[in-house]
Amino acid sequence: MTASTFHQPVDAAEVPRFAGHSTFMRLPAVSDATGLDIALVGIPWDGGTTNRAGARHGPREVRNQSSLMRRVHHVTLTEPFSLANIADVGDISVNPIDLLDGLKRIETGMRAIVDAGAIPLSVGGDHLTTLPVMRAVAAGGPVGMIHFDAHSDTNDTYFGGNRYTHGTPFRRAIEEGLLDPNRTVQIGIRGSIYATDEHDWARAQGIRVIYMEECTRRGIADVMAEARGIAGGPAGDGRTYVSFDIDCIDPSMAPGTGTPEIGGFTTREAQALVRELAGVRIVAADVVEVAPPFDVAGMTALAGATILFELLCVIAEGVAARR
Ligand SMILES: [Mn+2]
Repeated sequence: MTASTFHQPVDAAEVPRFAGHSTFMRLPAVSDATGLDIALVGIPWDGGTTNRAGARHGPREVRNQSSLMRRVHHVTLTEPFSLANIADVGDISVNPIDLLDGLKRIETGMRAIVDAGAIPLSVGGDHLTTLPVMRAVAAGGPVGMIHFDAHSDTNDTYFGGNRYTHGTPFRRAIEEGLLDPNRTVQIGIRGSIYATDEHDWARAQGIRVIYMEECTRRGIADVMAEARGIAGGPAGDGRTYVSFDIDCIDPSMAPGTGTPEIGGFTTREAQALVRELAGVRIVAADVVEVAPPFDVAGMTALAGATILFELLCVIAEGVAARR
């Protein structure tokens, strides 16, 4: 497959944005990831949500808002659809009433994408969906992670010993050997915590936890330079998972999410964060926790769709550089 045969989005100058099939970036919907460099995939599942449910509706609404994206990044001039073959492979077939079966289905669906040789760029769903994605992606060895979030998501159990919630995915991922804590950095962490030692376990494993206040003090470029160094590891090119929880953005700009925390990034800062991922060896990425039932005028889904486009540009540049 060559650049001239890569899938292309519907041109909004030809067909208006509100018309036609609703797919990620207005790309063709395909049945599987064969021949793709990057697979856009929905994971409409929020079975791990502890408070405000609704992220199961995220993929459909992010698809809708992604119709506002165009072909070229206005700063980097990246043309993702010329650099890589990208399409919408649809949604993972999930089970909304059985948590463990839901996790299994997500892992199976993601494994098919990974086995086809495509980089999965997924849209959740709550943050527990990242765990089964990592189970598929980390089959070849543990990944590092650059994680944007208000929360560390490394708690142990909820509600009488339940180990699988959207507050626990990264503790499970480390226990299962999927995630290398020494190559993991969490950015934008804030909000009240359950106990004074809530983040001690993560730090003891080796995770670098960067609170929002430190981001504000140091600035985005400095923080992201550190993040790239951590995720890259000793060789500098470590396989890295990028996880973007929409609640890292302030709820004044992204209210449609399960666990909002004030004092967060602006959407403009969030774009700058993702642009600073250039050069990172990204093997999978996600945008999670967009919950349309709590959204206002689609603004959170639009933020999610725009971050998805920013991620797509960075990942496509990486695909082209390694081709
Ligand atoms: Mn999270």
